[in-house]
Amino acid sequence: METHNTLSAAQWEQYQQDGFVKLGKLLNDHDLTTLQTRIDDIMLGRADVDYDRMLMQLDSQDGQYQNVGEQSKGFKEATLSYRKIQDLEYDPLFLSYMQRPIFRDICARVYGEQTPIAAFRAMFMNKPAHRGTLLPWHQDRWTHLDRDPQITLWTALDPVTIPNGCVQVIVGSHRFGLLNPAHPSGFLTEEQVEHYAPDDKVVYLELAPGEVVLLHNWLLHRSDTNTTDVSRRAFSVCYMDAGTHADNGEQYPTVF
Ligand SMILES: O=C(O)CCC(=O)C(=O)O
Repeated sequence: METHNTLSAAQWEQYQQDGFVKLGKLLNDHDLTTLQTRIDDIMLGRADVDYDRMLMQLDSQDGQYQNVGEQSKGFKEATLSYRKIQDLEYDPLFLSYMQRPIFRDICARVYGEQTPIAAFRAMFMNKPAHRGTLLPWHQDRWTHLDRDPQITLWTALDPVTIPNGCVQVIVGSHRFGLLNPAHPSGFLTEEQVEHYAPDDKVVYLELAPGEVVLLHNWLLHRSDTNTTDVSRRAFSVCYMDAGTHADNGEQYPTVF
């Protein structure tokens, strides 16, 4: 059962200062199991969902970002080795979770009480056991949108640890502004990585299953491969102003 529907003043302040804040365990064991089972069923091709609407990408074989599977709509094969599945707002279980009052409260603080909210992406991000793909340092920012989505709510569906590929961040880096605005997805250059993300500044976001972290989209982050027997499943939702336009004509469903 969700224990609270709003951020405390201290949590909000910490988010503004650091660019992220852990919100604690928002999924109880029953709801966690429901989402875990659902995503596995989707991967194995046995869920009652419209697969043609879902972007599904297989993981790389070798952990290299340039070798991830094609990012395209539709089912690829029955395997738990998907890296990414988007468009989960079309699944009623994931949508219902995304619509929880605490997420509405956060969106209202960020975008304003009256602003309708859409999901830029409602995404499963997976690091399958003994696999996973290294995702380099970046800010979540996309040049094909006419304004920048500001927040992501990232929910652990497994124990998320350093060895299974937790998200790594540079505390306070959202305040650096946009570092590489020309890159279509906010990736840093090698020189920028050396300067802005030295190893001694890295903070690891280890989380218990069902725990949630609120992330500012400009917070520098990356994630590594998974060297363990335990998968690292996560559900990541980027909420944005529903008035946002994409220059490729993509439409984004309203969440609130
Ligand atoms: O879940 C992760 O490993 C991070 C995902 C991420 O940074 C992204 O998709 O932009």
